Formats: sequence, C-alpha cells, structure tokens
Amino acid sequence: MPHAPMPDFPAGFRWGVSTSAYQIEGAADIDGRGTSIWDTFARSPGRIADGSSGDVACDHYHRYAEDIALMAGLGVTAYRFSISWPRVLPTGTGAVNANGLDFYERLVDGLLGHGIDPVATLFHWDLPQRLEETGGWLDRDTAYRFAEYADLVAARLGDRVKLWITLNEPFIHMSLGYGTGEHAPGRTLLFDAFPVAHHQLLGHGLAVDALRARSGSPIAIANNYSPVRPIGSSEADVAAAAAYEALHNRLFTDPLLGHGYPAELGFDDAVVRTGDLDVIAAPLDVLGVNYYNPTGVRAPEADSPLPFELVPLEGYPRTAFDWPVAPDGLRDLLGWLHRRYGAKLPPIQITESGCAYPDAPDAQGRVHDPDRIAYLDGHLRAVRAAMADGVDVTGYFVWSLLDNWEWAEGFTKRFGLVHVDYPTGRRTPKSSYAWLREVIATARRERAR
Ligand code: IFM
Repeated sequence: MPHAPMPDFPAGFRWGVSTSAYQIEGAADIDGRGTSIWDTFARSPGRIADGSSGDVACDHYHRYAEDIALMAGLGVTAYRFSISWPRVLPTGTGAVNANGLDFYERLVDGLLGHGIDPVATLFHWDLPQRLEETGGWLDRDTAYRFAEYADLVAARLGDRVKLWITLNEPFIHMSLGYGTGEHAPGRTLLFDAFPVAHHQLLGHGLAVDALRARSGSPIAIANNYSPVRPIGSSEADVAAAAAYEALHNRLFTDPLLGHGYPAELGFDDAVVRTGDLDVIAAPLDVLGVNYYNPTGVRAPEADSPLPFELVPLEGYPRTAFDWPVAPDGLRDLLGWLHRRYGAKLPPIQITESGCAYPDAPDAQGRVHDPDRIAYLDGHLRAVRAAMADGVDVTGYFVWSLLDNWEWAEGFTKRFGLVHVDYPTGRRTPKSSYAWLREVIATARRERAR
C-alpha cells in the first residue's frame, strides 16, 4: 500500500464524496418523478454502450440511509449530491411534486444527523424532458425556469444545505450534449452550441440571486477543467492549444469572474443581451473544480472543422476510460487558475476527482483497488502542493462514493470507493475506502490537537 505519510491538511478542510441524481437514484418512474432528457436518451437504441439506463441505477432512492451510513463510516465531513429537477418539478415548471422535495429533505436531515454537510448541486444534466421540447438550454427561457426551481428548492432546504452548487460541468453538458451528441439531449451543433453556454451561465447568475434571497449558505459552480499540453511547438500548434484553452477552461470561468467571453473563440454572441454579463458575474463564494486529466492538443488538419486536434498523451498510467493519470496536471491547473484570475478567484473546492477501474470482488468477496489508492494519494498530494504554492483550496470530494451509471458508458465504468453489485444492489467497500478512511481520520485527529 502507498505511501509516505500524507502531508497535513489545515483545520476545517472539507473531506467529501460526490454523486449525482440520475447516476445513482433509480426510482425513475416512482413517486411522481417526471421524465428527464437522460431517460429519453438512454431509452433510445444505440445511445448507451451496454444498452442500460439509470432506471434503477444504485437504487439510492430506497437505499439512501445505507449510503449515509457508508459515508459516516468513511468519516467524510461533506456529501455532494445532486437534486433531480424532474423529481421536484416533473415538467420543469409549475406543479411541484411534494414527494420529490420530501425525499431530499430526508436525505439532508439524515446527513446532518451524522454530522455530514449536505452540498447540493441543482443541475447535473438531467433536464426535464418537457423543457427540452421547448428548446432546452438553447432557449433563454430555460434560464428563468432554472432560477424558479432554485428558489423552490432553497425555500425548503435553504436553512440546512451547507453549500449550493448551481451547475455541474456546463462545458461538458454543452459540448457532449449539444455539440457532438454523445450525451443527452443528443444534438450535434458543434460550435453553434454557444447559446447553451450562455443560457446555462445566465441561469446560474439568476439562481445565485434566488439562492441568496433564501439561504445564507455559500454558493458555487462546479466546472470541469483540463490543463492543456501543447504537442509540438509550431505557431499553429501554440495557437491550437490557446484555442482549446479558451474553449475548455475559459469559456465559463472568464465571464463568471468578470472577464466576459473569450473574444478569440469568435462566437456569434447575438444571444447575449445587455446586462447578462453582470448577472453572470454575480459574486461566487467558492469555485468548484472537477479534474480528471490533462489534454494533449496540436494544430488540426487543414480540412478540420475545429481549430485544434486532441491527441492522446503518452507516458502516463491510464484508467479504464483510457484517461492519463496525471496528478501533476491538478497542481498545474490550480496554479493556472490562481495566476490567471488573481484576486477575483474565490476559494476552490475540488468537487470531483477520481478514476474508473474494472474492480471486481475476489473469491472472499473483497474488492482490492490499489490503482485507485495510488490515484487518490497522488491527487491529494498535488492539492496539498498547490496549497503550499499559495492556492486557497478548502476541500476535496472523491468521485464517487459508489460505482454508478456512467452516462453513455452505462454500467461499464466503475468510479466508486464502494463496489455495487448492480443485480442485487449489494454494496462492498473497496480497499480504497479503508485507505481514505485512514487518511481522513489522521487529518481530523491532527487538526483536533
Ligand atoms: O460521472 C461523471 C460525472 O457525472 C461528471 N464528471 C465526470 C464523471 C466521470 O466521467
């Protein structure tokens, strides 16, 4: 087992695990939940690698108490989950499903009863299908519906949720959902998907206002970042790397932190109305950073529709997703955010960090996942090193508590600290769970001294 003793983390550092509603809850047609774009997408032939859906997933809707007990056993101080918009508002707007709000209230109260801070994400990609039928995030109106939904949730839970996260990875939702069509709702607009970026950000800004009016708790957004590694040093390669940097790492963060949209992307910004950028730049208390891997980029072929080409990075171990394991990328990324945004950068929490491996029980029913231990060890050290470099990082959430339904990959990718046997729902903590429990216990003991 690794490794040298983990460097100390300061008192108050938040130790957490993350999940999202559609990936774990199941209960898709139960207690009045409406249909989301992911129900529709997953039920369409050929969309999901193993033909599965999140209809049952980890059945967390019924097993949430068992999952809270697993978190308590792990010793985390926070749990990041997402609220399913169609479970609360089945058609996205209008009539409220009381059962939906009741479920999240039971979850939140159960967490608080175990001393675990509830961290609630309001949108983790499961848009109500009825809103997709009126244009989804291509339609400005969806931003206003999102703010109403935020207001409704905060009216019920605003006194108990300890950190709000408006959107999860709006870049991924825009690019895979509306750009390339690999995710729901399956649109293939490429660069014409820009209105989706703007309307998500507008929804975020409007939701920040609604949340502030109802809740004294801090507010964040969780962005996905990937440090860019230029492949080649020609002028064209450097320009390609800068274009990808602007798209992946700056498109959302620049306007959130008051810089407006990166001009070099040359988007048609006809959808941006006077005052929108001020709404979007509403002060944030925390920046959520989801990090998985760096990206290699070089100049595209002459006939490419894109201003860059993505290239696999050599020389790193790889996860089951074939993503390079590169903790140095996390330290670089945190340093880049710190340098680029300076005083405008709020404290950071790593809202997702994790890896998929094909973990399976051995003959004794134990699940050994040494690669995940090495992954988490490396990434925690990278966070600590960035903090020593001067970056204000106040928490780290592992993706994920449980093996779960991994979007277009279905059940084929396991990210959990806890193994899930999908046919029975049985949970088995992996060796990474025991390892992390020790890390957290040691850190919390140290800070109690
Ligand atoms: O499972 C996803 C999660 O929903 C969003 N961030 C990346 C994870 C792993 O792909």
